Formats: sequence, structure tokens, C-alpha cells
Amino acid sequence: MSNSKPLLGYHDLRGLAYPVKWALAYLGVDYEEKKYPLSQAGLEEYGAEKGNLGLDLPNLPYWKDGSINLTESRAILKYIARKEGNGVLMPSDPIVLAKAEMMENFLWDVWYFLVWRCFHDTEPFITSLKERGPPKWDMLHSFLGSNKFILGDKISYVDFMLYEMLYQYTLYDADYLERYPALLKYKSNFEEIPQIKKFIASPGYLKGPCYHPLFMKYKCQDLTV
Ligand SMILES: N[C@@H](CCC(=O)N[C@@H](CS)C(=O)NCC(=O)O)C(=O)O
Repeated sequence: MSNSKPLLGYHDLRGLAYPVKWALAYLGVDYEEKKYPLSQAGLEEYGAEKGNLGLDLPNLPYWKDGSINLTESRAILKYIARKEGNGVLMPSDPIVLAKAEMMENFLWDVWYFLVWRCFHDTEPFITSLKERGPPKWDMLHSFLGSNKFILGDKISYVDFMLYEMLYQYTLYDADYLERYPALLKYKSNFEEIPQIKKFIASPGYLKGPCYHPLFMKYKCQDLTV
């Protein structure tokens, strides 16, 4: 086992890395970052390294921690939730864990309505976001109800995905959450968590972009540019 700090590799943007970064900030984990610049040169740099990083399934983000080299953002988030902070972010009760995983998969689908809309900027993705999104948002809003965190009183790894999705939708449309007061309140409560507040105020914090400007057809300040 090496003594060096874990390493998070990703494009120099929020994207899929921020749920992981929120969890690391919350847990106070010390780590290093490899940020690939948002340019053709950055893509080439990653392309040249990709096969030599010791990754079973090379991709971005990646997490190298001692003897484990991981990709897949949700696998990384869940590994950190299990390993760090005495597992405080990973539900131990099988029923609560099942609900967490149900919500994790649900959030991914809702998040990707927005990602695909921006990536393609064409039908049917624009319609999909407009028509398939709102019923899901209604479900999410009623699932949250008066809970402090998505699963109840206790924060879990899923909260870091949910917050990031709320943030990214808000950049797309500043009024997107107006119809969902419980989600708006949830978002501002999350920003008041001391470790989160500290991370937002830190020099390394990125307000955007959320997606890679070279890949996104839809241009929107902070979200895709
Ligand atoms: N399912 C993967 C998706 C990863 C992915 O799409 N990564 C994009 C950036 S968001 C990328 O640039 N991957 C580099 C590659 O395909 O080699 C995850 O959740 O981590």
C-alpha cells in the first residue's frame, strides 16, 4: 500500500466529478487531482495517458487510492462512502440501502435528461427533457417531502448526487426549482453544511463549467461553456 494521497482524475470541470468532490469535502479526505484542460491539448493528454493509468475500464473520472484504481463515478462515490468517515455516508440497513440505490439510479436518469439535451441540442432530447422530466421531478419532490436529506434525517452518498443535479439544472434554468419549494430548501440547507460551505469558499471550487465545452452543442453560461 503506497503512502501517497489518493488521486482524482477528470476534465477541469464539474460534470460527474462533483458528487465525488462534495463527498470528499464533507468527509475531509485529503487527495490530489489531475485536471485535464478543456482544450484539444487536454483531450490529447488524456488520450495519451488513458491506457497507461492502470485502470481496468479506462474513463474519466478515475480514482487511484493505494492498490485500488477505479472508474465509474458512482462506483467511486460509493467506494469513498464505504471506506472513509467510518462509512457514515453509506446506509448499513439493507432496506435503507435499497432505497438509496433506487434513488441513485432514478437521479442518474433525471440528470441525463439535461446532459443529453445539452450534448445533442436536437429533438428528441429537447422534448425528452421538457416532457419526461417534470413527472420525475414531481416524484422526487414528493419523495423528499419534509426530509432534511433525501433518505430522511441522515445524510448519505445519494445527497451529493442530488445536490449536484439540482445545481446543474439551476444553471440551465434559474427558475427550474421554483415549482419545488422542498427541493429549493434542500439545496440551500446543503450549502449551509459547514464542510460544504468551506469547500464552496475555497480557491479550488469551480462554479462551472459543468460539461465539456468541446462536446456540448447547446451553449449556456457556466453549464456548458
Ligand atoms: N458511466 C461513466 C461515464 C463516464 C464519462 O462519460 N466520462 C466522460 C466525461 S463525463 C469522458 O470524457 N470519458 C473519457 C473516456 O471516455 O475515455 C461514469 O459515470 O463515470
